[in-house]
Amino acid sequence: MKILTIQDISCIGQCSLTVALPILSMCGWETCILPSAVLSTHTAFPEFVCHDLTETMPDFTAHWKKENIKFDAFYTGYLGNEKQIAFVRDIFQELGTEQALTFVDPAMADNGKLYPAFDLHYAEAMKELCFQADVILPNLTEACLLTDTPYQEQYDSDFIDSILKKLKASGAKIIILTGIGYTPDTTGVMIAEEQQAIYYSHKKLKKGCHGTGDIYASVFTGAYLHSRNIYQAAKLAADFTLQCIENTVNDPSHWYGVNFETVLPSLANNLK
Ligand code: PXL
Repeated sequence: MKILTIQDISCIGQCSLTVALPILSMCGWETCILPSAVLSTHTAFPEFVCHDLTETMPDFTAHWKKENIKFDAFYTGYLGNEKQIAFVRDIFQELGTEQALTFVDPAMADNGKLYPAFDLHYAEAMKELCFQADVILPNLTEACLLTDTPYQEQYDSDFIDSILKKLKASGAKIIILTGIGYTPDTTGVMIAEEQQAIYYSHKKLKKGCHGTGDIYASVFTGAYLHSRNIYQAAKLAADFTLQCIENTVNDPSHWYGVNFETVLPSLANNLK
């Protein structure tokens, strides 16, 4: 199984490719990468330097086409701009094996706000990519943007059901909606497919950590490709993400990411 993951390299920050690559490798998959940009740090730092790779990406894929390289799965995260989103849609068409699966983490917003580099045009373009993917993994802010729904900090299960309905009506297939909690001490994921939706919840730690969406999506992708069972993969990813946060909360200086590295061996064990 050869996976191509397309997202940025944040040199410091424990997110995107520096998380996806070790996790997918730990899951046992040959992991190929197409960096969308190289940043000094992720964009939650007060300043960052970003070298965009929009013009480089087609040169790399042209070479792969010459070599007749095909991928069994694609997993996309943080992308640089609308042009890259359109290019990723071409990559799905042209570089996949016949049965290739596509996993899209819209990675553009959190806590009711778009990340600094993005605007509503980007969110609009992301809809096209999400509604053609086999699996999408939005958080609630991203799901609101994908459905033109005003973000609500407080919500109930009717609100979440209405979002899932809108996503499905737009063409979403498997939806893993992350960070959904109905009580102050719990959080969880809604796992929705065709007519049914299942909710998996677990305890919520006081501190939210940056980069957990990338950890979640990487583990889900790696695990789903093993079991082909969405619920199992969603639960494994949730439990692993929680373990990573537990491994980080006692280190207040570590605000920019989660210490997932020392938890990786337990991921390999749980996959067995
Ligand atoms: O974790 C998502 C992410 C990925 N890459 C970059 C980011 C962020 C979130 O802020 O800034 C560059």
